[in-house]
Amino acid sequence: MSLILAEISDGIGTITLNHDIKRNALSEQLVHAIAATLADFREAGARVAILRAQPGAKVWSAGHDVAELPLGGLDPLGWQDPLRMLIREVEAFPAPVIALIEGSVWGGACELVFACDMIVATPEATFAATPAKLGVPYNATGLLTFLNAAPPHIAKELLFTSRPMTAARLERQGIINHVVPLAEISEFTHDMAQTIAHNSPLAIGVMKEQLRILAAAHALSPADFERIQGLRRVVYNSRDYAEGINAFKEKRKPVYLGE
Ligand code: KGA
Repeated sequence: MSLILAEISDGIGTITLNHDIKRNALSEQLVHAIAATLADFREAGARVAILRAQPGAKVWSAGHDVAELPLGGLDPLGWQDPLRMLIREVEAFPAPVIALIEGSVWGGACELVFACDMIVATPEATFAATPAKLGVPYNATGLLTFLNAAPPHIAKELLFTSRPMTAARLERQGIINHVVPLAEISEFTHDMAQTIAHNSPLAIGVMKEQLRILAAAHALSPADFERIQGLRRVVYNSRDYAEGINAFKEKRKPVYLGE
């Protein structure tokens, strides 16, 4: 069974996550499949891409594949991590990527959705940012995705509580573009994609890249970057990080001691 389904017509590429048995967790394999399809879309001159789950999905994506989060003192979200690669692919894709969301979105998948250029969701969709629930030291560019998508207090509530927020709340905050009933969401998103596909792809591609560069333009000294990495290293070397990952695998609640 394919982990994703892909089709392109009239310049609109659609990727459908198709691994419900693992709740579309963003495993290395799934991420590579998405990246390869985005490369195909790019080659075919797609003017817009839609990223969605199967109609009827209860879970849009369960986020990072927790089984692939390393223990043993390795950075869980280093440069080569599949989630990090996927976010870069979406940001670098030369045409807009629209996230079409039905179901719940968790952890790294929440960042993935926020990294998309536009978000359309059903009223029942929910979004949870879970590093604090798992004890994961999120990385700097990942936190920037949250800060560029959400007002700081909402980003902090998402990240510090790990509780799911509704699409309605995120729409009120300007984080989601449109909340659309389930019966209409595919057509609505397709209409939006068609409008984009009829506009100038060169102008759009260059604006997307400029917006990405401008949004990421934060001067950071080498010392500050090394301080961030040092702070994160304390977390992924901690007893609590191993506890979070092990508790997930053992299907129990973690007990955190702050050490
Ligand atoms: N990674 C790996 N496997 C996962 C997974 C994940 N993120 N989420 C679900 N699975 C597996 C799960 O172990 C089970 O496998 C199968 O998918 C169905 O899940 O059948 P198996 O081999 O036991 P489950 O839990 O039975 O399905 P459900 O009852 O429908 O519940 C769905 C949800 C999404 C609510 C539940 O699976 C869940 O809570 N998943 C974890 C969500 C989460 O916390 N994700 C954050 C991952 O971390 C992350 O992205 C980062 C980097 N972070 O937060 O910092």
